[in-house]
Amino acid sequence: MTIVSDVHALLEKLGVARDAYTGGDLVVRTPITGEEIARVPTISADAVDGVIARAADAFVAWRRVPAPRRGELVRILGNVLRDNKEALGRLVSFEAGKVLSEGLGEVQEMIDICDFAVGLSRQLYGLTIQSERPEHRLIEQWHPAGVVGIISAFNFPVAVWSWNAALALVCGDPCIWKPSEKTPLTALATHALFDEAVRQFGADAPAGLSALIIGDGAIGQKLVDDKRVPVISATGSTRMGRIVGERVARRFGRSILELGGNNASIVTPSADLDLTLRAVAFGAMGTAGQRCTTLRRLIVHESVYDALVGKLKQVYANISVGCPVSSDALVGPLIDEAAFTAMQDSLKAAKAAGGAVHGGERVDVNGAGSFYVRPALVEMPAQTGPVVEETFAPILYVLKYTDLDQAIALQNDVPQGLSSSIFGTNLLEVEQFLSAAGSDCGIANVNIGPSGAEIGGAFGGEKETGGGRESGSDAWRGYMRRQTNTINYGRTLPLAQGVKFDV
Ligand code: UN1
Repeated sequence: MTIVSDVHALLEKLGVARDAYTGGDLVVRTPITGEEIARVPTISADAVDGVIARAADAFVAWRRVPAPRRGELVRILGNVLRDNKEALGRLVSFEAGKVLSEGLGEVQEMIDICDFAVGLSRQLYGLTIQSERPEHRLIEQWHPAGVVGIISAFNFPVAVWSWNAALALVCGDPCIWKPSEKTPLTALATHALFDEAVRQFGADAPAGLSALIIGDGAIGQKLVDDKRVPVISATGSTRMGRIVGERVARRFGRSILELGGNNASIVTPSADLDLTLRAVAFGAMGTAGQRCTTLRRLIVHESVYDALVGKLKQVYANISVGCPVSSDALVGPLIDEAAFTAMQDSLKAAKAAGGAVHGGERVDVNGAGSFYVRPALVEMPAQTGPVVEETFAPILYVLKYTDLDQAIALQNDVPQGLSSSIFGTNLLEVEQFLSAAGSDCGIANVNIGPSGAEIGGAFGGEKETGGGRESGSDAWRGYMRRQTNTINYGRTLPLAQGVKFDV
């Protein structure tokens, strides 16, 4: 395989200048083989100041461009992404190790959010509210918030940027993007496509409307601490989110946090087990268990436990693990050695807590520099030890339950609150799961797994997942500031609450 030349050809095709990926100080490796594929120049923490200053200037111009015209830029971006879906999708596979259909799916997610944002650009609705005073009117309107900082993770190296940037741009906000240091190439390519969209759009787009800063945590910290960046959207670990959230709060900025998940599915006695089996397989093993929405805990009713878990063991033993670009394997590599070590540590801890581990061993696909594993199915006697933590690897813990109240309590009894699902055809059980006394997560699905959300819904979760919402529904409000206006169109001055103040 000639990964380096393939990657460089893709970067060139996507419009990335050669000196942006050669001769720099950040070594980029593909998880497919572990080999070096690029060296990317990074930005110094001092230089971030100038980037923020340019974005702040861009804001002054961009907020005055009518929102539907701002939407036009995002419409063009969506089209540029359509034209380059294959190349960018392949690059995602090379850099993040996703199987090709998932690499392409990620770019489709970008296209979808662009379409969604274009529609929004003619909406961004406010309210009219009845006033208690005669000849008065109350309204609520939404204005651009300002520069948005976007911090993204390796596992969705480009889609997460687009959820944030597409909305921020139509809302009137410039963006500064700090991608994961593990995936700078897809960020460079995405940004080159953005630059192409700007070229087609014309002069209304100010310089500095979107910036990419590649480097370590120190540059992220500059962004996080800067008052000129009123909104920080961060996707990644709870550890990172806690630092970001606290620092942003200290300066009264707004953070949109999308952090760890420890997502469960409950399989009830009335579940269609064939459908459940397929959903569990994708949810737990897709993306090699490296989605924040990955299914990590399966809570199965005792009456269907043996039937389902017996079949699952077969699926786990036979799932194809292999090269994500040169085979049709469904499970590609882990991102790096640290991910492999974390997985093995969790499996050891699970065994120590009485778990029966099936799978989880390393599979030699492309030599010693890459880390492929057989996904692990772990039958646990109780929800203890590593089960309550998020290990970013394909480990599915299986627990048995007797009654639904107990299953829901188990599902909720972890620090994270991103996604969840129930399998069953009994309406009463399904509705209980969706009720106020049911799942405590930001996402609760029925007869599908917890992952693979469409962009139309608000995406995010509660508790240590951080509480933020990105993507669809009214998540756009996170990128705008709300203003309440009281307008007196009469010639008297009645005060609210009947207060008298006659001078
Ligand atoms: C993530 O893993 O950070 O719902 C995002 C999903 C995808 C997004 C995952 N649409 O699984």
